[in-house]
Amino acid sequence: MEKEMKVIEGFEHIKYSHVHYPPEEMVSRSQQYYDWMETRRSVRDFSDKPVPKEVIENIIKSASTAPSGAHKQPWTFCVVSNAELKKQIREAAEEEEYESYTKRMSETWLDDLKPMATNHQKPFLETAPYLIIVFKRAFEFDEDGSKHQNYYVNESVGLACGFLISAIHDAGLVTLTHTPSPMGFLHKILERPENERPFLLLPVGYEADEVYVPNNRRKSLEEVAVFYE
Ligand code: IYR
Repeated sequence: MEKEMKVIEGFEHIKYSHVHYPPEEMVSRSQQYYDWMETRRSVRDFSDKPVPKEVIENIIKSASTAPSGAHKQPWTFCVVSNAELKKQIREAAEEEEYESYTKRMSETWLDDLKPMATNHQKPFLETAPYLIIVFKRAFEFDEDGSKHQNYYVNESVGLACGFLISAIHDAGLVTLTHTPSPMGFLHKILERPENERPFLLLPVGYEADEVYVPNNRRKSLEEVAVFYE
């Protein structure tokens, strides 16, 4: 069947309607979704058990459904499963992280990180079957080679990363938002073009056989929300 369409200022618009649920069902679905999301944890110890590539393709397609400034979708997801590249990334990340942990991070920062039990060593960069390195695209090249800025790039790519993390969780896999700093080495190792900047690195896979995560509590609704009624 043909989609219902109308043209607004020369651009096609298609008719849209979303599924609706009775109020009680909405309450129960939203509760179930929250219960499910509440089980997500950042994990630092990975198994090397393989993951079907199709799962990675699907979670990236889900991430790419995120809203973005002027629908420019200013992101590139680089998927690394090649052992040699993972090794190069681990070595470069650990070098930067060593500098950060020993020189660049303040005492307060290091104190704040103590509950996470992190350090400069990042074995997950080699163990996890996949590393997804998300690049933000600051601008695009038009057909004539001139630069065209993207809009709200950090917000857009942050949203896509949120969608990606939810999709990873939903597939029954785990991840970690790793932000080695500075991240320039990822641009170099992955030979990315000049309009791309590294944004976030996410190892993706199964958790190791026995994993412990920090006993963090999440803020309550009252702590994070203000209702104006
Ligand atoms: N990027 C470092 C340090 C680090 C910083 C924050 I803020 C964290 O929440 C966790 C780690 C690292 O990945 O170890």
